Amino acid sequence: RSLNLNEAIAHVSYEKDGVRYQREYFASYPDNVIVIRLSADQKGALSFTVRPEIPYLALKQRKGKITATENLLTLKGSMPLFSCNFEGQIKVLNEGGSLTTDAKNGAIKVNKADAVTLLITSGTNYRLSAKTFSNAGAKKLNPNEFPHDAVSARMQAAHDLGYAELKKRHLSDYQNLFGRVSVNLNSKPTSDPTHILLEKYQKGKRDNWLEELMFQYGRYLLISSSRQNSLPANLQGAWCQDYYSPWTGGFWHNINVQMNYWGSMSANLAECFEAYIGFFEAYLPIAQQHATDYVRKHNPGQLNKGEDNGWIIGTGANAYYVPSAGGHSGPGTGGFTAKLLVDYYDFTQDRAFLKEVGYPAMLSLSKFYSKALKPHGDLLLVEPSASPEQSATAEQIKRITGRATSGRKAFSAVGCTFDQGFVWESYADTLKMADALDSEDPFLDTIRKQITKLDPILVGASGQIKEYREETNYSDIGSPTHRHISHLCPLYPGTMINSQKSEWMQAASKTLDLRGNKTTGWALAHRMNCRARLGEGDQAREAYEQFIRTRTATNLWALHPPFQIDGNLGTMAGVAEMLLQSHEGVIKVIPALPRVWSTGHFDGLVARGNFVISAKWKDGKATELSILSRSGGECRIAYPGIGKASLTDSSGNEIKVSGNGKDQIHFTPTVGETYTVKTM
Ligand code: FUC
Repeated sequence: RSLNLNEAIAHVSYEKDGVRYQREYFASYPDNVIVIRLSADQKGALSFTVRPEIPYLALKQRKGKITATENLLTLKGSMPLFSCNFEGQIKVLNEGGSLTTDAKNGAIKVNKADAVTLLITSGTNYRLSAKTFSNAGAKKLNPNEFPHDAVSARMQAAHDLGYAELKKRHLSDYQNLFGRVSVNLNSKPTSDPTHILLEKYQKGKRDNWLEELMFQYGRYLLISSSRQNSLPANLQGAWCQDYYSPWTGGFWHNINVQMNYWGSMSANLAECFEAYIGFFEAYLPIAQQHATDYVRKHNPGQLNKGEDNGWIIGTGANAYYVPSAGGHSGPGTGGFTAKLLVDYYDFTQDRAFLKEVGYPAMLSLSKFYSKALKPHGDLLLVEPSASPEQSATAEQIKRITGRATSGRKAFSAVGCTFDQGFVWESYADTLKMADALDSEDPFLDTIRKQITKLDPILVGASGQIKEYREETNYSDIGSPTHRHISHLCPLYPGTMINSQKSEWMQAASKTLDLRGNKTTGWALAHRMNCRARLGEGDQAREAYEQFIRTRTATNLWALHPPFQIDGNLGTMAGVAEMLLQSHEGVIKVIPALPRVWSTGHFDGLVARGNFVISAKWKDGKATELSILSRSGGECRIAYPGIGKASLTDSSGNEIKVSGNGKDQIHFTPTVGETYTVKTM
């Protein structure tokens, strides 16, 4: 069995009784069809029965029926909870031999064919729309709507195209995305199957090849589970075989779904994030309702009739339901989510998106935050506030608050770093976007006044970034090795803790040391990205190594456990973050290079401003960079000594640059032109 990442095609091949059999599988996004091709090296060697099953029919009140007519199998039925009607069709196309239709058993028998193509497509009456989130129970979907016509039309179209054309269209769609980036860590590729590769790595034979492969596997997984006009990637990506999918097949918003998209822009797959944008637009009306309810409950004095109260999303969302913030995760979950919208604009420079979606979303979220803050002395603090999933012991709660409780409980805080940090990030991002659009919205003045009163980052007595204002020493509240490091969100994916603030950078590093790496898949990915932002390449790679060693299955899926794709996608983002950063207004190449990746090159990673960057490095030093501008605007690159290097365009003409003559160059590239910096 194999999977070719360059093609997104899986293969099975085996030999039986002297015949070599081949199977090929791909899922085509443009034609919305799964194609399976079976062949053999001898004529007439393929005889088998296609008899599908609708899973879990016996278990719950799921209704369904399979019919077989000529070469078509149809699986049709309905799932009870939300009246979800489904239909799947399988077409059996034989070359040579014959087919027998077994209507009674819902099966098609293939007799002595030379080759067979199976086309599979399916649909439901599910609609990604505001109605689905706002209505209750069976009203979410229209029970009288059936996907039959759409599924049949799709099947007909796939049939008309035929196997070869479908494959061509799949390859062209997939490779257009996948082929944009390559990373080479001077590795030695082997033909070891993944389970052996992993086993060797786990036994101490660490190698760059697997570290490189996992990065591209992450890109493959994102392309394969998140495309425009479909639901975003949930924690199982797009793959689930269970009746009760792990974590309800949900979109968990206190880190997980955001992590799924952290690498989408830098790894040159911004289109994959569009699935989330569609999701956001669909849930926005109910998220606005939640914001009003939240303010009514927690800060009723701020509720003025007819005023926009913004929007908020809490943790456990799924395809039918979006929660409000609160409980074990504070309203920082909204800003955490919005950071992706900000990044999407920063990376793509899509001004239509900025105007129609990004800026309105940020302005509105800021309005919500302005009503979630309460005055405490000179400060404005989120109250109630919670650092995601962290819980305090009764003894800790007693010591800090004087209240007697029992067992572990989520700590109900005032202005914890997670919440204050994301209010700050959202305010700062809103102001930046307003600038980009020359917006004069009157609410901007409120943001300008409030942003100075947030005080999100505090350094504690242990030299740590405090998770809670109420804490003095590290871990006064909560578990010292907790998987969430929500108080480091201002470092990643936020930007408040940055290289201009060395005291905070040191405290963040200290916090990561104290928290340790004994944790789950996605949590290691967050640690890896934080280390990358700190410029700690060796420690970033150590977190990556720990992830591969302890939280990776033999098919290279990430384990929480269970399988959670966030770990795959978060470490993919981590590799990109180690090789290229652009969150401080300048592009930094190999900013967190670990010693064992001292020689290598990458092509096609993306920096904010929509610059496509390639780099080569040797013995830890960059030797050549290339820059392609996709949207125009000034490009600023920082690298030690770059001020003395020469910049040329693709015809070899030297280009004049400004900067500081030392470690920064600034220039304004022509869109579509590739520039090279050499002799560094
Ligand atoms: C968050 C995490 C859990 C898990 C879940 C899906 O609540 O704290 O560890 O990843 O999401």
